[in-house]
Formats: sequence, C-alpha cells, structure tokens
Amino acid sequence: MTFEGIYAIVDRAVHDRPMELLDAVLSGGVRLVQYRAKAGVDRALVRELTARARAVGAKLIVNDDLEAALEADGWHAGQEDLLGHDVSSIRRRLGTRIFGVSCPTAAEALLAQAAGADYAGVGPFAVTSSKDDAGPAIGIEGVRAVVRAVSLPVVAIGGINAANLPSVAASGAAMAAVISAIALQPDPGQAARELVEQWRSLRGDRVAGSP
Ligand code: TZP
Ligand code: MG
Repeated sequence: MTFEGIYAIVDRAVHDRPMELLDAVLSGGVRLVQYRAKAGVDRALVRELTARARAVGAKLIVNDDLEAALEADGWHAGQEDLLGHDVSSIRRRLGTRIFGVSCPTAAEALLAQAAGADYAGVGPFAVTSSKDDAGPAIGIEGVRAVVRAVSLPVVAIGGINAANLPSVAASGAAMAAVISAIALQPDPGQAARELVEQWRSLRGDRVAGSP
C-alpha cells in the first residue's frame, strides 16, 4: 500500500465508541486506522473493526497487542514492544500485514528499516495531551532528520491539527497520525474529511510547485 495522507488513531482512552469513530473516519476518507487500547485490546472488537475497514478498502492496524494484530491488517509497536524479541521473526509472523514502529530517533528508524518495518512513527511533532510520556515536541526539524536518514515512509504524530498540517507536510513526512484533532471534535467525520482534503491540497501544491 501507499503510505500517504491522514492516519487516524481510534484511541479507547480518548473516545469510548470505537466503532462509531471508525465509521466516522472512514466516511471522512481515511484509509489507514490504528486501534489503540492501552487498557487491553478486545479481539472480537478488532475483528469487527477490521471487517468494517476492509469493506471500504481501508486497513486496520492494532497497537501493542501482536496476537490481536494477527487478526487485523497490521501491528504498531513501540520500542518497548520489541525489546527482547526477535524482530525478524515478528516480521515473518506478520507476513504481508503492515509493521509500524515508533522510532524516537533516526538510529531507531534505521534499525526498524533493517528489520523490515513498513513505516517509522516519529514524534511528538507538537505538544500532545493524548500521551503522557510523549516527551518534548520535535517539530519540523526532528521529523526531517528521520526522513533524511531512512527510505521508509515516516508517519509524524503528536499534536497534529489543521493549523500545523502544512508544517507536517513540509517536514517530508508521508503521513500525519491524528488522535484528538479528529476524535475530540464535535463532528469527527467532518474533521477527518477536512484533514484528508487539506493534506491532498498540500501535496498537490508541492507537486505543482516543484521544478
Ligand atoms: N505517540 C506520540 S504522540 C501520541 C502518540 C500515540 C499522541 C497523539 O495524539 P494527538 O491527540 O493527535 O496529539
Ligand atoms: Mg506499544
């Protein structure tokens, strides 16, 4: 698949109706969605979310829980999820499913690339209230440093909204991952649609403006 555009995260701690939020982001045109449930992943729900995403040609990635991810379209791992594991055997278990890895630094992104990851998650781009231990914002330059270091698509995350999406696009990130700027809006479907369209026009402008 092509990693491009808005990557929505359905986070159980931020929005308590995951199916409703998934439907909203899909109706807004998002085609890559992560299910994040730090209190525990419900596998039956993962199967339902995955079926719903697939019905419109979208993919559903599961955060943290590898076994649940095997019932979906991919797994998103933090560095702590990989500690002590044979990453190449995880890559083999995932098969053609997506394997995404959070990479705080370019060095970790290079390791993720060597291990066969499909994208590197990098952030926090800006200040976020959705992850307590996210660390300081790295901004355009922080994302750019990882973009320059690897050939993997880079997914920027953290505090991304309509106001700073142009800076995210300028950083060279392939995708912008978003929790609250969609889930906490009065109309998440409309918020998703606006971000999807804004990203398209930012990318279109970039192509039109290039030599
Ligand atoms: N990882 C780094 S920042 C973050 C995660 C999961 C939270 C992003 O949420 P928001 O609400 O889009 O800032
Ligand atoms: Mg994790």
